[in-house]
Amino acid sequence: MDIEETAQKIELMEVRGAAKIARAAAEALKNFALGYEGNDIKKFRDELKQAGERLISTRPTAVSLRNAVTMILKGENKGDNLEQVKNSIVTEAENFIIRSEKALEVIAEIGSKRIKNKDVLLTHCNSSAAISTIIKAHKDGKKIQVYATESRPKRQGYITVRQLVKEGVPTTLIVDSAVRYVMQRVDLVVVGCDTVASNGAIINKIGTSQIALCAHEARVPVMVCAETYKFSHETLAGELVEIEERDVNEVVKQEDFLGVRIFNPVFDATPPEYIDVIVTEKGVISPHAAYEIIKALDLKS
Ligand code: RI2
Repeated sequence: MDIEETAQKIELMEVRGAAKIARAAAEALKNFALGYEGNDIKKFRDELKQAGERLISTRPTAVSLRNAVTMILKGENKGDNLEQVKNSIVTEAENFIIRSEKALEVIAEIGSKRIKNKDVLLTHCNSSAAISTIIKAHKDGKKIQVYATESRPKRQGYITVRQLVKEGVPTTLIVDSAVRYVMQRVDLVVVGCDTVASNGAIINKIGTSQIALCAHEARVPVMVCAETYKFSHETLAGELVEIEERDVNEVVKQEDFLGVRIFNPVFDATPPEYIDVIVTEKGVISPHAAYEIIKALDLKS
């Protein structure tokens, strides 16, 4: 897929999930470099920059997307001529995709060790990092059960329950508002995330902070599964994570509710106090160690 097609699919959420949109952006940048027919290196760099900006503009909250583009665009300085620079972009894009896929495996390996036999889990939305972790625990022979929220308005929870049931994990679908009622049966909340801020707050699908609050009240630990490229360097410099607001028709058809204001924020921030651990491919960390991760990684754009 080219840049524009990829950007539109991400905007429409035909391609979705923080890791998947980052990999799709990587693939699009690789295709851009491979298909570039001009011979002016400056023009290539300018167009590459525009391509990166177009991809980043599609979904403002998930820093995975910005970080992927930033890492790949560093390739534009590796090489003296156009061919070398194009090859560097292709290599950086391929490296990012491999890194992302490998991180998922490692997170599943590490995170699943924190899931005990007979645990009852609760997950929200549809996170490949959280689901891989849950499936790994199941494959390791642990007899687990999962409650999965519907995740309004887009109902990504339907994807989750189908994936888990396909793998043989006993799974129960609940509406989002049933979380507090169900929490008394839950041993561990497992969620993914779109962005980790430098203070250890995590930004994930709307409703995550309510779930974490209920878990905190019920003394149920919350485990967040997040690749390190979801840590935000920008937050270190004081920037706030923009919370994406999507079309209100995702909630209800506006024409059926004439005169009613509808609000559709699709992410929220969960403070570090409500998170027990963040499982990254570098290991299990306290949310308060987010600063160290951001400092250790060169994610500056
Ligand atoms: P992985 C999703 O965003 C959800 O918020 C999910 O928890 C998060 O990305 C992380 O997903 P959306 O695209 O990267 O559904 O773990 O808005 O797959």
